[in-house]
Amino acid sequence: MKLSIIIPSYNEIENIDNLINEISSVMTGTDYELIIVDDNSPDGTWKVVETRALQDKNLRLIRRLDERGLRSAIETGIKNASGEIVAWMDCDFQHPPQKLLELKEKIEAGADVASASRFMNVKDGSSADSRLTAKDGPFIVRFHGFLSRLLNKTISLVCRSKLTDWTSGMVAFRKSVVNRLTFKGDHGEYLMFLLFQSEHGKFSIREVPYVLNLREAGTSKSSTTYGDLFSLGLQYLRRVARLAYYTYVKNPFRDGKAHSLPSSTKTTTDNSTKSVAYQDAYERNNL
Ligand SMILES: Nc1nc2c(ncn2[C@@H]2O[C@H](COP(=O)(O)OP(=O)(O)O)[C@@H](O)[C@H]2O)c(=O)[nH]1
Ligand SMILES: [Mg+2]
Repeated sequence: MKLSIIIPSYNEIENIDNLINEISSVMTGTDYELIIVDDNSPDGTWKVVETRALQDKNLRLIRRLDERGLRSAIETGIKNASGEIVAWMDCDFQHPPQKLLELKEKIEAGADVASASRFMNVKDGSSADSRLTAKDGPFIVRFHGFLSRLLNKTISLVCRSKLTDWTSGMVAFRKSVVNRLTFKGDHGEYLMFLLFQSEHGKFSIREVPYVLNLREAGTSKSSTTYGDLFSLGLQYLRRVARLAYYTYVKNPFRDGKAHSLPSSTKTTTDNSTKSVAYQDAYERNNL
């Protein structure tokens, strides 16, 4: 199946060249396209992509002149994707490009959604992310890691879900499935909502563990100060309250009510497939 990789970028001049190199080498021999959606970065990230796209038939630039934002950039990428699978990740090497192949394999094996998780348990009983938090990154990064872990545990409890990571930002969807979901919110919160809809719409979801790396170069657009973390946290909590409302009061997505599935998808998303998917995610511990 063809894979469309979508990378939203804003002021990533120090990362973009290396990222394109790395993805091209990981994807050698695979049917794929790489779509960079850049919001006219003042540092000229888009120029680098434009030049390289002249030589690379798998690389496409979408340069947006009048729109900004991570979530809408991803939506733009999806609308323009030609693959049956769409995946997205950050530009800054926090997400390991090699994981793209694993996400693709999970979907080819029958999953509708393959999500990279920092918090899934791995063989030695720790979770992938605790390896990062144990490292001596700046305190604010470790604190951010701690808050993310707490937030994700809370979401799983509130939603009575076995998923472990709702905000990772690296995920792949069957395109026919993601086209049926609603995008709401920005940064990590849109993904919580997509995964929630997928789970309640009875799409099969598999998680793949990964270790979140420190940003290789450039600066974060979401959280560089404690003030950023605080406002991001409030934003996320509002989204969690909304998910709690859907779970306990009124759920527009239960049993796929809000989605009319094509029959080919229905056969792969019944309950038995779903429980096998979870078993795979939680018991095989395949880091
Ligand atoms: N196109 C586009 N990409 C963005 C925007 N904001 C962030 N990004 C990209 O989204 C990804 C995640 O952003 P990042 O700053 O690393 O957020 P963090 O990981 O939460 O610190 C990176 O690839 C950014 O370049 C935006 O407004 N437009
Ligand atoms: Mg990042």
